[in-house]
Amino acid sequence: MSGKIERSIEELYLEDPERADARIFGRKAGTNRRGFLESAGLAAVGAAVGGAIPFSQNMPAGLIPAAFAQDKGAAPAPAAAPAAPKGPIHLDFPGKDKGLVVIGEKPLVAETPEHLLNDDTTPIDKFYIRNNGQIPDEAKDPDKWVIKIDGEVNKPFEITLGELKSKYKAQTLRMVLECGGNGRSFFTPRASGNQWTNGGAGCAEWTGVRLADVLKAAGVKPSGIYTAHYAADVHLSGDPNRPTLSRGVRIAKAMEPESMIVWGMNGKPLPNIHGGPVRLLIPGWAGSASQKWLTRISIRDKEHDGPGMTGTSYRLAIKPMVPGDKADPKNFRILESMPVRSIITAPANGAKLAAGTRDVALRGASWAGDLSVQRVDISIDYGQSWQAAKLEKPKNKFDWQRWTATLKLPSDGYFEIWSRATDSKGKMQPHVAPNWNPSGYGGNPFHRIAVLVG
Ligand SMILES: Nc1nc2c(c(=O)[nH]1)N[C@H]1C(S)=C(S)[C@@H](COP(=O)(O)O)O[C@H]1N2
Ligand SMILES: [Mo]
Repeated sequence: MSGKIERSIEELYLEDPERADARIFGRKAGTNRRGFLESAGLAAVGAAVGGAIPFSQNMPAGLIPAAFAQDKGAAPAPAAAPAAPKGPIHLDFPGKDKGLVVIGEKPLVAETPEHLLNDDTTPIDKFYIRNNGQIPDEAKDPDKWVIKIDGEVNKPFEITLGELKSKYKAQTLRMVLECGGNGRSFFTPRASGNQWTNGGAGCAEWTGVRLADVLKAAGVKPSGIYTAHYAADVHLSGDPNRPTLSRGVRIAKAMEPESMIVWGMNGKPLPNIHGGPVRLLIPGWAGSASQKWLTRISIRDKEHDGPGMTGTSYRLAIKPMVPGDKADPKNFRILESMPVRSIITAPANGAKLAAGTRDVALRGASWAGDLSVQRVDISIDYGQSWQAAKLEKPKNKFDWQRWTATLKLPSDGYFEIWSRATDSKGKMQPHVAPNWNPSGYGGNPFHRIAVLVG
């Protein structure tokens, strides 16, 4: 490496990882290949992360050290709008943990840092928030809330929440709810939308009735192939005639025994901010299908086309596209099941451990949309070698799977711990967000945390 580094490595990595990388690793003359992490580069990164890097020889070029990516989402701000790196904005909302991070203010969107997802059941105060429109006022008389079932059914009807509770058999299941955009911040170039890291997900105990039982009571006609969900939240513009979000699912998904109309969360009445008094819970699929403040389900004879169903919203590229290119709408399909993901929930990213610490107890969670998780592996040497974690069974289908592992560290220093889950069909989390698409769905790279020993 020649010359001295003109800005802090940290700043350079956040703004322009490629240039930082070239400065640190050098470039082999006449090629595009990285050189070696030379002593000056190593010293600079070591100084910036706060310790020696025992596995530095395996550090991949282009990698923003997890210590720098911390608290900010991995994606650097686009070159056109160089924002000074600022810390996270913490949520200040009644009944919510102040550790949640606001990633959108209008509408209100807040994610849960991975280390706050360490509970087997995500407490309500730590559960992420995603709104597309205005938050409605709390219902005064929840049991009088009316839901209408209509469209391609033999007997359309209206039912109050009170009747729903008394006429149908209730069930409680622990299931993951995950925003379709979870992981969006990991895309390069930056994808548009709320810059979720991994915290647009939580796993709660949901109480309600099977959506299938209610639809069967209405008698879905053979022509009824898709649902359309409607709600009481007003569009951000304030126009009462403009729906905020109205998504739907294939009828087969609606009929699964775990697809529910719910009024209870962790044994409490469903809070207003989570769609109370009553919402849908369509587990495994993009969270947007789980309509909050549910007022109507209409059965359709074609794919639904409400806000959130068209263009590139909640859609993935069928044929891989050039990252950053303009999208061809014909090349997109609806995002249904969410991809496999794992998170390390303890220790927290950036943890400082006492000098001499050699055993680290890790805890995490993993889930895979409609599928289950087959295995979780951990690496402390930038992916050179992997160790299997102990994976627990889900309580019921769509529950997340907790995992634990004990790591042996060879020395003091700066380490990155990586976790990688594999789903029941053998698909693994990739190294970087795959299959770039303009609205950033399906971003499920390894989770990485930084720990400093000594
Ligand atoms: N009525 C309504 N339902 C909605 C939304 C919304 O904006 N309005 N957002 C959806 C999205 S995108 C997600 S990820 C989940 C978030 O649920 P939560 O806020 O309870 O975590 O609700 C879904 N249901
Ligand atoms: Mo979402």
